Amino acid sequence: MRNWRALVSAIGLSLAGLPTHAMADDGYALWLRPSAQSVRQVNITRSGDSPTLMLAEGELRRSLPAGTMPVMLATAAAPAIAAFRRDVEGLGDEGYLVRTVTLNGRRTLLIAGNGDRGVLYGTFALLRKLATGGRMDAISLRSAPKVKLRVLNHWDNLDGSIERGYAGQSLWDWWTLPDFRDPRYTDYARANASIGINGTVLNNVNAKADSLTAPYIAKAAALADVFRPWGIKVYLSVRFSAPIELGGLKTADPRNPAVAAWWKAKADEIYRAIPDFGGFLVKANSEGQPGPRDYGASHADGANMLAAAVRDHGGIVMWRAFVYAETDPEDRAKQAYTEFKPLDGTFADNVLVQVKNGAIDFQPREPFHPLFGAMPRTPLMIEFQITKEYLGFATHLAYLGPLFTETLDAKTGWKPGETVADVVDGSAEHHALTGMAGVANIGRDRDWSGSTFNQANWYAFGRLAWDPDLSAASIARAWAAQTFGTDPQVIDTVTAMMMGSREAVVDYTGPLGLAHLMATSHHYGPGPWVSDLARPEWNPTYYHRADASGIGFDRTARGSDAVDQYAPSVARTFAKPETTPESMLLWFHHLPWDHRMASGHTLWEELVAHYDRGVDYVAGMQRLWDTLRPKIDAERWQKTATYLTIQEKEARWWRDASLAYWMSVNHRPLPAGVRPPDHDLSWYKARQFPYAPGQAH
Ligand code: GCW
Repeated sequence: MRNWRALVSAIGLSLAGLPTHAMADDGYALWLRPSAQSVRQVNITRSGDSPTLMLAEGELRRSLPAGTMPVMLATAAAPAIAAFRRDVEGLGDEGYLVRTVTLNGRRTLLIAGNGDRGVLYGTFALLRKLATGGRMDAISLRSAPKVKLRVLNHWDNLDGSIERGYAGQSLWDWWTLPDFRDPRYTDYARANASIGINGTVLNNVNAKADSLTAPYIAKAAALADVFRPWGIKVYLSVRFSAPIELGGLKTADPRNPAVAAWWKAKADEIYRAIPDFGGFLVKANSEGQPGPRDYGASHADGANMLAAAVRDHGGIVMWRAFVYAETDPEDRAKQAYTEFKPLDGTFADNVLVQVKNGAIDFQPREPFHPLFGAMPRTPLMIEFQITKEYLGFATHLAYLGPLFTETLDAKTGWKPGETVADVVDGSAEHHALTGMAGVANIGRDRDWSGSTFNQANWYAFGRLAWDPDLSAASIARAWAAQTFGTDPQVIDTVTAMMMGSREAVVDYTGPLGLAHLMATSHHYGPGPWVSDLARPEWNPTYYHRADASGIGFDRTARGSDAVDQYAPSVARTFAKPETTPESMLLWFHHLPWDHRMASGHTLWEELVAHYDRGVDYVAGMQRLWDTLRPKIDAERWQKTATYLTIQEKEARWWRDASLAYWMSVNHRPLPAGVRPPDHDLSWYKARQFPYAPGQAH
């Protein structure tokens, strides 16, 4: 024992003696830095003792400089702030007010909300303001979330793997839950609360019935206990056939009273363990998952039956519109609309239909989903993918803020000026129930998201779910300042790198509206040549339709007529190549390789130029990152620099493989001066990656 103590104290002493610049930064702290280990001398008063208010106080004590003016944390009912009650009105139960006021004759910083969650969000807003260069005496913040349910979707499996996860194993250690509550669960909740996320779906939408058994409900309940004071509710993905698998019933037909009764009893059981359980997320009749269509019942029948089970407890159902049927020959981009549009107005009032941002599947660029604006009597939740299944996994630097805002800012055309954001935040139709879901990019990697820059996508999702009208650039700047400090050169450079990075991925993987060109199953790297998979819409050739004469999917009236699913004004724009934005040209049109582009180049020349532009952008990011070497801690700098090298190599691979393939189809030479692919097509086709991460199983 004496030796052991001696060893510990020796290590402690030597660590304490290290100069601070030698300390590595592994990114664990995310954007929440720096925070002192010891509490500071700040005069803080609270209007109550709720765990949430105490957490808010703890955040301030660790972060505010000593000697800061007194701080008052108060909910609106507190007598001490009666004079300011009017200012808090209209902020709902999560909004906040942060302002310097005079209380009992003293200048005081008031952090107030109608509920204690508002106070916690106000605390984080204050810390964000200070970390991005704001001054304490000039603080005046007032904000309420525009979207009610701001939810992460974890595609985490019960065996610890994550479908489409690139940041290690699942955070949830189902095996040691519910007994062991890893402190990391608290850190996860804190990070989410700091950006306004208030819900988390724990398990994969490709769900196992087991997550609804008593032992797993107890495990989910333990997580819910950890998350609760941070304002985060727990939800579960459910397998629609669970009444058969767990209940021994012969059917899961939603119209069968025994099925409805099974779900009601199951919901009651969950609510006994988790009184504030959020509700269910469902993937039904999609990619092999069971659902109501198996019995000839509709998606609304299925959703409403589950909604009835959670209704008395205040729960909701998020029912996904990501459906395409194995047997349906219709353009895949049309199938969700065809299936769901006729159901508008038939869903129970505690159901949201959860719609991916685009009609195919989280491609680097997709036009907005035609369901937005087309189902005015149904609350539509938008689903983004934060994890980068199609944008380079964890290694590529691709800031998704511009992807998210491009969709949110798109005009639906159904009402004057109406945007997708207006539909999502409920302002278009005055829906009270609103939501935004993000497929999480979080795993057990030390830096949570697989890279420092991937953290920005988690951050951007949270900030936009709170306020879909924020700009991607302002979010990038705030994230850069919180993550790397307020040096203007760092913020400017990092923001510049980020803002064009997603477009670069579009350029080197599939420019001008091309999509779904990736390799099979693991989706790592290029596979535009793939044409032999069982279902037509699994093949890249189905999407690009390239042949000797042209390229692109004709979705006009002459083709699949998917354009007709948009509002007339939008449909008119997409119906003609001349009026379709070039960034989406080949999504809607099949055009000859010699088609003249706005630049005067042919389509082929333009396509090649985009591939090169994408690769060049990555080289540009490398140069910019080099300039920051003296200003960023060595560990985060080096990992990012190495990942940029990987990205550069893979961007060239995508470009070269794609060009080799297009040339094999169109038999055209490369424009003069363009570098030929490093290898011939057969070399690219022969690449195999059986152990690529994130695969479904
Ligand atoms: O993007 C595709 C993924 C699947 C995923 C599916 C979905 C969870 O390749 O892995 O399954 O979408 O969104 O349901």
